[in-house]
Amino acid sequence: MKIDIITVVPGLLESPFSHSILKRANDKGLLEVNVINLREYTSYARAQVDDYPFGGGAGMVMMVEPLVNAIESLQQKNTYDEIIFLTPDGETFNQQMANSLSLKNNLLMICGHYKGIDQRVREHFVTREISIGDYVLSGGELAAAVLTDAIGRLIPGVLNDETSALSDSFQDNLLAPPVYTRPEIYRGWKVPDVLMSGNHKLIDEWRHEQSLVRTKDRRPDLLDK
Ligand code: 6GU
Repeated sequence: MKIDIITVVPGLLESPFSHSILKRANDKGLLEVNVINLREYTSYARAQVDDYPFGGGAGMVMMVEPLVNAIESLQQKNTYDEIIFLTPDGETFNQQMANSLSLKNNLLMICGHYKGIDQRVREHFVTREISIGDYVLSGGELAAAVLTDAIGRLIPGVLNDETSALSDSFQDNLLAPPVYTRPEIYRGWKVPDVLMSGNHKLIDEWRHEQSLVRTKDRRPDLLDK
């Protein structure tokens, strides 16, 4: 999979994909992330990419021309399955969306800044608008990093047995159960006996029960789904 990300702050996306599982995905040739600096696509003086909103009001709006230049130039080389605009008024991202996006080949993400982007870009180029939750970030970059991480780890071949996505919270609308590792007793705090029993049927039952308890306690809304 290839994920291209258009931004006015490329520095914000320098490191998130160079560590841990996404780095491994890249090393294995399964995920390529390219960060594109929007300022390289503007023909306005001083690399301007934003301007005052028509009709007045606070804040700046990202201009249509640099964005269209960047998108169309990238489209010369790639066919995108989705062009995603990261925006707080988009559809709220969830695990199901991550699952389906992880099966695509090429994604283009556009990070909004200031008061957003000229509506004409949204109407004529963007195919999906996605938010990562009900709070406001200063730009779409961290949201793009969140999507890339959630999607990238699901690409077939990225995770191995130990890191399998099957037992993740949310994968079956249940939160994950508690986990423990060595030592068995620390300051008198003991690991639940069942986990030391070697009985895998009992362990699976215990984990499922704990998942249900946690979900009922913390996210009862998930059980209604
Ligand atoms: Cl995608 N962008 C911004 N600026 N704020 C957000 C968001 C996105 N998702 C939640 N808050």
